[in-house]
Amino acid sequence: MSNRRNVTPNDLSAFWMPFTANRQFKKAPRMFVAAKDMYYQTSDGRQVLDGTAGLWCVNAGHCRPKITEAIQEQAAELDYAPAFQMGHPKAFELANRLVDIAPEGLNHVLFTNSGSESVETALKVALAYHRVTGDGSRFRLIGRERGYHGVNFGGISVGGIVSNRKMFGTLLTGVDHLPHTHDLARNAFTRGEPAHGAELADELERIVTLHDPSTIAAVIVEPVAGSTGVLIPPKGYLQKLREITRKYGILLIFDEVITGFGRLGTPFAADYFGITPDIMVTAKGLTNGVIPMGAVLVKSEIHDAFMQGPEHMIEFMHGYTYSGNPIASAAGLATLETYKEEGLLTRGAEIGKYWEEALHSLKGERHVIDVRNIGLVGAVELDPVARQPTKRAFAAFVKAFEAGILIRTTGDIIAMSPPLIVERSHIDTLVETLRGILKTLE
Ligand code: PXG
Repeated sequence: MSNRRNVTPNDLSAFWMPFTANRQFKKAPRMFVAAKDMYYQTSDGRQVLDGTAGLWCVNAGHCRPKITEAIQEQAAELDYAPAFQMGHPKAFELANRLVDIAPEGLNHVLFTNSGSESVETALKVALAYHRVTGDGSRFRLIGRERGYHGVNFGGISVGGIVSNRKMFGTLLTGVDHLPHTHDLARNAFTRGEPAHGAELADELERIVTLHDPSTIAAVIVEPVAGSTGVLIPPKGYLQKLREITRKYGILLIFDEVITGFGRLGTPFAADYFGITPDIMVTAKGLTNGVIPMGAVLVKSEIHDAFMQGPEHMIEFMHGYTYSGNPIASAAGLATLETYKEEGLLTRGAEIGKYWEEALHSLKGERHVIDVRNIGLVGAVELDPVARQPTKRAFAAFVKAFEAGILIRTTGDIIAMSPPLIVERSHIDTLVETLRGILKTLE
Protein backbone atom coordinates (compact mmCIF):
# COMPACT_ATOMS: atom_id res chain seq x y z
CA MET A 1 0.00 0.00 0.00
CA SER A 2 1.36 3.43 -0.87
CA ASN A 3 2.15 5.78 1.93
CA ARG A 4 0.10 8.82 0.99
CA ARG A 5 -0.65 11.19 3.83
CA ASN A 6 -3.07 14.02 4.40
CA VAL A 7 -4.64 13.66 0.98
CA THR A 8 -7.55 15.92 1.79
CA PRO A 9 -9.38 18.01 -0.81
CA ASN A 10 -9.54 21.69 0.08
CA ASP A 11 -13.30 21.96 -0.36
CA LEU A 12 -15.85 19.31 0.56
CA SER A 13 -19.01 21.26 -0.16
CA ALA A 14 -19.77 20.36 -3.79
CA PHE A 15 -20.15 16.61 -3.29
CA TRP A 16 -23.60 15.94 -1.77
CA MET A 17 -22.80 12.61 -0.17
CA PRO A 18 -25.17 9.62 -0.26
CA PHE A 19 -26.85 8.35 2.93
CA THR A 20 -24.53 10.54 4.98
CA ALA A 21 -25.02 13.27 7.56
CA ASN A 22 -23.25 15.74 5.24
CA ARG A 23 -22.75 18.66 7.63
CA GLN A 24 -21.53 16.45 10.43
CA PHE A 25 -19.19 14.52 8.10
CA LYS A 26 -17.68 17.63 6.54
CA LYS A 27 -16.80 19.00 9.97
CA ALA A 28 -14.79 15.87 10.77
CA PRO A 29 -14.24 13.93 7.51
CA ARG A 30 -13.29 10.28 7.48
CA MET A 31 -11.31 9.57 4.29
CA PHE A 32 -9.81 6.43 2.83
CA VAL A 33 -6.99 6.86 0.32
CA ALA A 34 -5.81 3.29 -0.28
CA ALA A 35 -6.69 -0.31 0.50
CA LYS A 36 -5.10 -3.76 0.40
CA ASP A 37 -6.64 -7.12 1.30
CA MET A 38 -8.26 -6.70 4.76
CA TYR A 39 -7.18 -3.11 5.39
CA TYR A 40 -7.97 0.42 4.40
CA GLN A 41 -5.53 3.28 4.80
CA THR A 42 -6.87 6.62 5.98
CA SER A 43 -5.80 10.05 4.76
CA ASP A 44 -3.85 10.50 7.99
CA GLY A 45 -1.92 7.30 7.35
CA ARG A 46 -3.71 4.89 9.69
CA GLN A 47 -4.64 1.27 8.90
CA VAL A 48 -8.31 0.39 9.39
CA LEU A 49 -9.41 -3.24 9.44
CA ASP A 50 -12.37 -3.69 7.10
CA GLY A 51 -15.15 -5.31 9.11
CA THR A 52 -17.80 -4.66 6.47
CA ALA A 53 -16.24 -5.55 3.09
CA GLY A 54 -16.69 -1.91 2.11
CA LEU A 55 -20.48 -1.81 1.92
CA TRP A 56 -20.98 -5.60 1.88
CA CYS A 57 -19.33 -5.86 -1.53
CA VAL A 58 -15.55 -6.38 -1.38
CA ASN A 59 -15.88 -10.11 -0.75
CA ALA A 60 -12.40 -11.08 -2.03
CA GLY A 61 -10.65 -8.28 -0.13
CA HIS A 62 -9.16 -5.10 -1.54
CA CYS A 63 -7.08 -4.42 -4.65
CA ARG A 64 -6.76 -8.04 -5.66
CA PRO A 65 -4.19 -8.32 -8.49
CA LYS A 66 -6.22 -10.48 -10.87
CA ILE A 67 -9.15 -8.09 -10.79
CA THR A 68 -6.98 -4.98 -11.09
CA GLU A 69 -5.11 -6.43 -14.07
CA ALA A 70 -8.29 -7.55 -15.82
CA ILE A 71 -9.69 -4.04 -15.57
CA GLN A 72 -6.47 -2.44 -16.80
CA GLU A 73 -6.21 -4.81 -19.77
CA GLN A 74 -9.86 -4.46 -20.74
CA ALA A 75 -9.71 -0.66 -20.57
CA ALA A 76 -6.81 -0.70 -23.01
CA GLU A 77 -8.36 -3.28 -25.36
CA LEU A 78 -12.10 -2.59 -25.69
CA ASP A 79 -13.36 0.27 -23.56
CA TYR A 80 -17.01 0.28 -24.54
CA ALA A 81 -19.31 -1.55 -26.90
CA PRO A 82 -22.93 -0.54 -27.51
CA ALA A 83 -25.15 -2.60 -25.26
CA PHE A 84 -28.17 -2.70 -27.59
CA GLN A 85 -28.13 -4.76 -30.79
CA MET A 86 -24.35 -5.30 -30.40
CA GLY A 87 -22.31 -7.61 -28.22
CA HIS A 88 -18.82 -8.33 -26.96
CA PRO A 89 -17.54 -11.73 -25.79
CA LYS A 90 -16.94 -11.03 -22.11
CA ALA A 91 -20.57 -10.23 -21.28
CA PHE A 92 -21.64 -13.61 -22.68
CA GLU A 93 -18.78 -15.31 -20.90
CA LEU A 94 -19.70 -13.72 -17.58
CA ALA A 95 -23.36 -14.70 -17.99
CA ASN A 96 -22.26 -18.31 -18.57
CA ARG A 97 -19.96 -18.35 -15.54
CA LEU A 98 -22.77 -16.92 -13.39
CA VAL A 99 -25.21 -19.56 -14.55
CA ASP A 100 -22.54 -22.19 -13.70
CA ILE A 101 -22.44 -21.15 -10.05
CA ALA A 102 -26.12 -20.21 -9.67
CA PRO A 103 -28.75 -22.56 -8.26
CA GLU A 104 -30.04 -25.10 -10.78
CA GLY A 105 -32.61 -23.66 -13.16
CA LEU A 106 -31.55 -20.01 -13.07
CA ASN A 107 -30.19 -20.05 -16.60
CA HIS A 108 -30.47 -16.56 -18.04
CA VAL A 109 -28.91 -13.29 -16.98
CA LEU A 110 -29.80 -9.61 -17.42
CA PHE A 111 -27.00 -7.19 -16.54
CA THR A 112 -27.44 -3.90 -14.68
CA ASN A 113 -25.16 -1.42 -12.90
CA SER A 114 -26.26 -1.69 -9.28
CA GLY A 115 -28.47 -3.50 -6.82
CA SER A 116 -31.15 -0.86 -7.22
CA GLU A 117 -31.25 -1.35 -10.98
CA SER A 118 -31.27 -5.12 -10.53
CA VAL A 119 -34.36 -4.79 -8.35
CA GLU A 120 -36.18 -2.60 -10.90
CA THR A 121 -35.21 -5.06 -13.63
CA ALA A 122 -36.50 -8.04 -11.64
CA LEU A 123 -39.83 -6.36 -10.85
CA LYS A 124 -40.30 -5.42 -14.51
CA VAL A 125 -39.45 -8.94 -15.68
CA ALA A 126 -42.03 -10.32 -13.24
CA LEU A 127 -44.80 -7.99 -14.41
CA ALA A 128 -44.00 -8.47 -18.08
CA TYR A 129 -43.74 -12.25 -17.69
CA HIS A 130 -47.34 -12.50 -16.52
CA ARG A 131 -48.38 -10.24 -19.34
CA VAL A 132 -46.65 -12.27 -22.08
CA THR A 133 -48.14 -15.47 -20.68
CA GLY A 134 -51.65 -13.99 -20.91
CA ASP A 135 -51.94 -13.43 -17.16
CA GLY A 136 -51.70 -9.64 -17.21
CA SER A 137 -54.12 -9.11 -14.33
CA ARG A 138 -51.25 -10.04 -12.03
CA PHE A 139 -49.95 -6.56 -11.28
CA ARG A 140 -49.47 -6.57 -7.53
CA LEU A 141 -46.05 -6.78 -5.89
CA ILE A 142 -45.52 -7.93 -2.32
CA GLY A 143 -42.49 -6.83 -0.31
CA ARG A 144 -41.81 -6.90 3.42
CA GLU A 145 -41.58 -4.46 6.30
CA ARG A 146 -37.96 -3.43 6.95
CA GLY A 147 -36.97 -4.74 3.51
CA TYR A 148 -34.27 -2.89 1.56
CA HIS A 149 -34.33 -3.14 -2.21
CA GLY A 150 -32.32 -0.11 -3.19
CA VAL A 151 -33.47 3.44 -3.66
CA ASN A 152 -35.29 3.59 -6.99
CA PHE A 153 -39.07 3.89 -7.14
CA GLY A 154 -39.88 0.20 -7.54
CA GLY A 155 -37.40 -0.73 -4.85
CA ILE A 156 -38.67 1.76 -2.27
CA SER A 157 -42.26 0.78 -3.10
CA VAL A 158 -41.69 -2.88 -2.22
CA GLY A 159 -39.11 -1.93 0.41
CA GLY A 160 -40.17 -1.44 3.99
CA ILE A 161 -37.72 1.01 5.53
CA VAL A 162 -40.01 3.88 6.40
CA SER A 163 -37.43 6.66 6.31
CA ASN A 164 -36.44 5.66 2.76
CA ARG A 165 -40.07 5.87 1.57
CA LYS A 166 -41.93 8.59 3.38
CA MET A 167 -40.57 11.60 1.43
CA PHE A 168 -41.38 10.31 -2.02
CA GLY A 169 -45.09 10.53 -2.67
CA THR A 170 -47.38 7.74 -3.70
CA LEU A 171 -44.74 5.33 -5.00
CA LEU A 172 -45.95 2.34 -7.04
CA THR A 173 -49.57 1.42 -6.52
CA GLY A 174 -50.71 -2.15 -5.96
CA VAL A 175 -48.01 -2.99 -3.43
CA ASP A 176 -48.51 -4.77 -0.12
CA HIS A 177 -46.06 -5.85 2.58
CA LEU A 178 -45.47 -8.91 4.71
CA PRO A 179 -44.60 -8.32 8.37
CA HIS A 180 -40.90 -8.30 9.25
CA THR A 181 -39.51 -11.22 11.22
CA HIS A 182 -37.56 -9.46 13.98
CA ASP A 183 -38.62 -10.82 17.37
CA LEU A 184 -36.18 -10.12 20.17
CA ALA A 185 -38.60 -11.31 22.85
CA ARG A 186 -38.50 -14.86 21.50
CA ASN A 187 -35.25 -15.04 19.53
CA ALA A 188 -32.56 -12.85 21.15
CA PHE A 189 -29.01 -14.28 21.09
CA THR A 190 -29.86 -16.98 18.56
CA ARG A 191 -26.97 -18.52 16.64
CA GLY A 192 -27.99 -18.91 13.01
CA GLU A 193 -31.67 -19.26 12.12
CA PRO A 194 -34.06 -18.33 14.94
CA ALA A 195 -36.50 -20.98 16.15
CA HIS A 196 -39.59 -18.77 16.28
CA GLY A 197 -41.54 -17.00 13.57
CA ALA A 198 -42.08 -19.35 10.61
CA GLU A 199 -45.80 -18.66 11.02
CA LEU A 200 -45.19 -15.06 9.88
CA ALA A 201 -44.98 -16.46 6.34
CA ASP A 202 -48.65 -17.42 6.65
CA GLU A 203 -49.39 -13.71 6.43
CA LEU A 204 -48.75 -14.17 2.74
CA GLU A 205 -51.83 -16.42 2.58
CA ARG A 206 -53.86 -13.64 4.18
CA ILE A 207 -52.57 -10.98 1.77
CA VAL A 208 -53.10 -13.26 -1.21
CA THR A 209 -56.64 -14.01 -0.13
CA LEU A 210 -57.37 -10.34 0.48
CA HIS A 211 -56.33 -9.27 -3.02
CA ASP A 212 -57.12 -12.55 -4.80
CA PRO A 213 -54.23 -14.64 -6.12
CA SER A 214 -55.06 -13.73 -9.72
CA THR A 215 -53.87 -10.15 -9.07
CA ILE A 216 -50.46 -10.95 -7.59
CA ALA A 217 -47.34 -10.96 -9.73
CA ALA A 218 -44.44 -11.49 -7.34
CA VAL A 219 -43.14 -11.56 -3.80
CA ILE A 220 -39.71 -10.03 -3.21
CA VAL A 221 -37.64 -10.58 -0.06
CA GLU A 222 -34.05 -10.49 1.06
CA PRO A 223 -33.35 -14.05 2.27
CA VAL A 224 -31.44 -12.41 5.14
CA ALA A 225 -32.42 -8.76 5.54
CA GLY A 226 -29.14 -6.84 5.57
CA SER A 227 -29.48 -3.06 5.58
CA THR A 228 -32.16 -2.98 8.24
CA GLY A 229 -29.75 -4.65 10.64
CA VAL A 230 -29.28 -8.34 9.80
CA LEU A 231 -32.61 -10.10 10.30
CA ILE A 232 -32.13 -13.82 9.84
CA PRO A 233 -35.19 -15.75 8.66
CA PRO A 234 -36.84 -18.03 11.22
CA LYS A 235 -36.43 -21.75 10.56
CA GLY A 236 -38.90 -22.85 7.91
CA TYR A 237 -40.02 -19.31 7.01
CA LEU A 238 -38.54 -19.12 3.51
CA GLN A 239 -39.70 -22.66 2.72
CA LYS A 240 -43.24 -21.53 3.52
CA LEU A 241 -42.93 -18.49 1.26
CA ARG A 242 -41.79 -20.81 -1.52
CA GLU A 243 -44.71 -23.17 -0.99
CA ILE A 244 -47.32 -20.42 -0.90
CA THR A 245 -45.96 -18.60 -3.96
CA ARG A 246 -45.81 -21.85 -5.90
CA LYS A 247 -49.33 -22.79 -4.91
CA TYR A 248 -50.74 -19.53 -6.32
CA GLY A 249 -48.56 -19.09 -9.42
CA ILE A 250 -46.78 -16.09 -7.87
CA LEU A 251 -43.11 -15.49 -8.73
CA LEU A 252 -40.66 -15.53 -5.83
CA ILE A 253 -37.80 -13.03 -6.13
CA PHE A 254 -34.79 -13.32 -3.83
CA ASP A 255 -32.87 -10.10 -3.48
CA GLU A 256 -29.37 -11.52 -2.98
CA VAL A 257 -27.48 -8.24 -3.37
CA ILE A 258 -25.92 -8.83 0.05
CA THR A 259 -26.31 -12.60 0.50
CA GLY A 260 -24.92 -13.46 -2.95
CA PHE A 261 -21.34 -14.52 -3.63
CA GLY A 262 -20.42 -16.43 -0.52
CA ARG A 263 -21.66 -14.20 2.28
CA LEU A 264 -23.50 -17.07 4.02
CA GLY A 265 -20.81 -19.68 3.34
CA THR A 266 -22.59 -20.90 0.22
CA PRO A 267 -22.50 -19.29 -3.23
CA PHE A 268 -26.01 -17.86 -2.71
CA ALA A 269 -28.58 -17.79 0.10
CA ALA A 270 -30.76 -19.93 -2.16
CA ASP A 271 -28.13 -22.67 -1.68
CA TYR A 272 -27.94 -22.11 2.05
CA PHE A 273 -31.69 -22.47 2.54
CA GLY A 274 -32.19 -25.04 -0.24
CA ILE A 275 -34.80 -22.93 -1.99
CA THR A 276 -34.68 -21.81 -5.61
CA PRO A 277 -36.45 -18.54 -6.33
CA ASP A 278 -37.84 -17.80 -9.80
CA ILE A 279 -35.72 -14.65 -10.08
CA MET A 280 -32.51 -13.80 -8.24
CA VAL A 281 -31.25 -10.24 -7.85
CA THR A 282 -27.50 -9.67 -7.42
CA ALA A 283 -24.86 -6.89 -7.52
CA LYS A 284 -22.11 -5.90 -5.04
CA GLY A 285 -19.91 -9.05 -4.80
CA LEU A 286 -20.37 -9.77 -8.51
CA THR A 287 -17.42 -7.50 -9.27
CA ASN A 288 -15.98 -7.39 -5.75
CA GLY A 289 -17.44 -3.89 -5.58
CA VAL A 290 -14.70 -2.60 -7.85
CA ILE A 291 -16.79 -1.64 -10.86
CA PRO A 292 -20.53 -0.99 -10.58
CA MET A 293 -22.45 -3.99 -11.91
CA GLY A 294 -25.50 -6.06 -11.08
CA ALA A 295 -27.08 -9.18 -12.55
CA VAL A 296 -30.59 -10.60 -12.49
CA LEU A 297 -30.87 -14.35 -12.99
CA VAL A 298 -34.13 -15.84 -14.19
CA LYS A 299 -35.49 -19.31 -14.75
CA SER A 300 -35.61 -20.64 -18.31
CA GLU A 301 -39.37 -20.80 -18.16
CA ILE A 302 -39.49 -17.02 -17.64
CA HIS A 303 -36.91 -16.24 -20.32
CA ASP A 304 -38.50 -18.62 -22.81
CA ALA A 305 -41.94 -17.07 -22.35
CA PHE A 306 -40.58 -13.87 -23.90
CA MET A 307 -39.01 -15.63 -26.91
CA GLN A 308 -42.27 -16.14 -28.77
CA GLY A 309 -43.03 -13.27 -31.17
CA PRO A 310 -41.45 -12.47 -34.54
CA GLU A 311 -37.65 -12.86 -34.35
CA HIS A 312 -36.86 -9.33 -35.51
CA MET A 313 -38.77 -7.86 -32.58
CA ILE A 314 -37.12 -6.83 -29.31
CA GLU A 315 -38.52 -9.25 -26.74
CA PHE A 316 -38.15 -7.14 -23.58
CA MET A 317 -38.14 -3.36 -23.72
CA HIS A 318 -35.57 -2.78 -21.02
CA GLY A 319 -31.81 -2.29 -20.61
CA TYR A 320 -29.11 0.21 -19.76
CA THR A 321 -26.33 1.91 -21.73
CA TYR A 322 -23.91 0.06 -19.49
CA SER A 323 -25.63 -3.37 -19.32
CA GLY A 324 -22.74 -5.83 -19.56
CA ASN A 325 -20.16 -3.06 -19.96
CA PRO A 326 -16.83 -4.56 -21.09
CA ILE A 327 -14.77 -3.34 -18.15
CA ALA A 328 -17.41 -4.41 -15.64
CA SER A 329 -17.65 -7.80 -17.37
CA ALA A 330 -13.87 -8.22 -17.20
CA ALA A 331 -13.96 -7.30 -13.50
CA GLY A 332 -16.78 -9.79 -12.93
CA LEU A 333 -14.92 -12.62 -14.66
CA ALA A 334 -11.73 -11.94 -12.71
CA THR A 335 -13.74 -11.73 -9.49
CA LEU A 336 -15.42 -15.09 -10.08
CA GLU A 337 -12.01 -16.61 -10.88
CA THR A 338 -10.57 -15.22 -7.66
CA TYR A 339 -13.50 -16.63 -5.67
CA LYS A 340 -12.98 -20.02 -7.33
CA GLU A 341 -9.19 -20.19 -6.93
CA GLU A 342 -9.41 -19.30 -3.25
CA GLY A 343 -12.59 -21.21 -2.42
CA LEU A 344 -14.17 -18.02 -1.16
CA LEU A 345 -17.77 -18.85 -2.00
CA THR A 346 -17.75 -21.54 0.68
CA ARG A 347 -15.08 -20.17 3.02
CA GLY A 348 -17.72 -18.66 5.29
CA ALA A 349 -18.84 -22.19 6.16
CA GLU A 350 -15.36 -23.00 7.50
CA ILE A 351 -14.63 -19.88 9.45
CA GLY A 352 -18.26 -19.13 10.32
CA LYS A 353 -18.17 -21.14 13.55
CA TYR A 354 -15.19 -19.14 14.83
CA TRP A 355 -16.97 -15.94 13.82
CA GLU A 356 -20.09 -17.07 15.68
CA GLU A 357 -18.21 -17.91 18.89
CA ALA A 358 -16.31 -14.63 18.82
CA LEU A 359 -19.41 -12.51 18.25
CA HIS A 360 -21.48 -14.25 20.88
CA SER A 361 -18.75 -13.63 23.44
CA LEU A 362 -20.10 -10.05 23.40
CA LYS A 363 -23.29 -11.20 25.13
CA GLY A 364 -23.31 -9.58 28.54
CA GLU A 365 -21.36 -6.48 27.51
CA ARG A 366 -23.03 -3.18 28.37
CA HIS A 367 -26.04 -2.15 26.24
CA VAL A 368 -25.98 -5.38 24.21
CA ILE A 369 -29.55 -6.69 23.81
CA ASP A 370 -28.91 -9.17 21.00
CA VAL A 371 -26.15 -10.86 19.03
CA ARG A 372 -27.03 -12.74 15.85
CA ASN A 373 -25.01 -14.33 13.07
CA ILE A 374 -25.16 -16.40 9.91
CA GLY A 375 -22.29 -17.25 7.57
CA LEU A 376 -19.90 -14.30 7.68
CA VAL A 377 -22.53 -11.81 8.77
CA GLY A 378 -23.08 -10.67 12.31
CA ALA A 379 -25.01 -8.07 14.23
CA VAL A 380 -24.85 -6.65 17.71
CA GLU A 381 -28.00 -4.81 18.72
CA LEU A 382 -27.71 -2.11 21.37
CA ASP A 383 -30.27 -0.72 23.70
CA PRO A 384 -31.05 2.76 22.29
CA VAL A 385 -30.46 5.90 24.31
CA ALA A 386 -33.89 7.01 25.54
CA ARG A 387 -35.55 9.31 22.97
CA GLN A 388 -32.35 9.40 20.90
CA PRO A 389 -32.39 6.39 18.61
CA THR A 390 -29.23 5.72 16.51
CA LYS A 391 -27.05 7.84 18.78
CA ARG A 392 -25.40 5.05 20.74
CA ALA A 393 -24.56 2.89 17.72
CA PHE A 394 -23.29 5.86 15.73
CA ALA A 395 -20.99 6.77 18.62
CA ALA A 396 -19.68 3.19 18.46
CA PHE A 397 -19.08 3.57 14.71
CA VAL A 398 -17.01 6.75 15.14
CA LYS A 399 -15.02 5.29 18.03
CA ALA A 400 -14.44 2.10 16.03
CA PHE A 401 -13.07 4.07 13.10
CA GLU A 402 -10.74 5.94 15.45
CA ALA A 403 -9.68 2.64 17.03
CA GLY A 404 -8.89 1.13 13.60
CA ILE A 405 -11.90 -1.02 12.66
CA LEU A 406 -14.64 -0.35 10.13
CA ILE A 407 -18.12 -1.40 11.23
CA ARG A 408 -21.57 -0.38 9.91
CA THR A 409 -24.47 0.85 11.95
CA THR A 410 -28.13 1.14 11.19
CA GLY A 411 -30.48 2.35 13.90
CA ASP A 412 -28.91 0.97 17.06
CA ILE A 413 -27.63 -2.15 15.36
CA ILE A 414 -23.96 -2.75 14.58
CA ALA A 415 -23.58 -4.91 11.47
CA MET A 416 -20.40 -6.67 10.40
CA SER A 417 -19.61 -8.59 7.22
CA PRO A 418 -15.86 -8.82 6.66
CA PRO A 419 -14.25 -9.78 3.36
CA LEU A 420 -14.39 -13.56 2.94
CA ILE A 421 -10.56 -13.75 3.16
CA VAL A 422 -10.82 -12.83 6.85
CA GLU A 423 -8.52 -14.78 9.21
CA ARG A 424 -9.10 -15.70 12.85
CA SER A 425 -6.67 -13.01 13.97
CA HIS A 426 -8.76 -10.36 12.17
CA ILE A 427 -11.92 -11.66 13.83
CA ASP A 428 -10.18 -11.42 17.22
CA THR A 429 -9.15 -7.83 16.50
CA LEU A 430 -12.64 -6.85 15.36
CA VAL A 431 -14.41 -8.38 18.33
CA GLU A 432 -11.93 -7.31 21.01
CA THR A 433 -11.77 -3.74 19.69
CA LEU A 434 -15.56 -3.64 19.66
CA ARG A 435 -15.68 -5.04 23.19
CA GLY A 436 -13.41 -2.23 24.35
CA ILE A 437 -15.64 0.34 22.67
CA LEU A 438 -18.85 -1.08 24.15
CA LYS A 439 -17.32 -0.64 27.61
CA THR A 440 -16.81 3.08 26.96
CA LEU A 441 -20.24 3.89 25.46
CA GLU A 442 -22.54 6.09 27.47
N1 PXG B 1 -30.94 -4.81 -2.46
C1 PXG B 1 -30.33 -5.11 -1.30
C2 PXG B 1 -30.74 -6.31 -0.54
C3 PXG B 1 -29.30 -4.29 -0.84
O1 PXG B 1 -28.70 -4.59 0.32
C4 PXG B 1 -29.60 -2.91 -2.79
C5 PXG B 1 -30.60 -3.75 -3.20
C6 PXG B 1 -29.26 -1.74 -3.64
O2 PXG B 1 -27.99 -1.85 -4.18
P1 PXG B 1 -27.24 -0.53 -4.74
O3 PXG B 1 -26.08 -1.13 -5.48
O4 PXG B 1 -28.18 0.17 -5.64
O5 PXG B 1 -26.85 0.28 -3.54
C7 PXG B 1 -28.92 -3.18 -1.60
C8 PXG B 1 -27.82 -2.24 -1.15
C9 PXG B 1 -25.73 -1.02 4.46
C10 PXG B 1 -25.84 -0.78 2.99
O6 PXG B 1 -24.82 -0.57 5.07
C11 PXG B 1 -26.55 -1.68 2.23
C12 PXG B 1 -26.71 -1.45 0.87
C13 PXG B 1 -26.13 -0.35 0.28
C14 PXG B 1 -25.41 0.54 1.05
C15 PXG B 1 -25.26 0.33 2.42
O7 PXG B 1 -26.53 -1.75 5.03
N2 PXG B 1 -27.44 -2.37 0.18
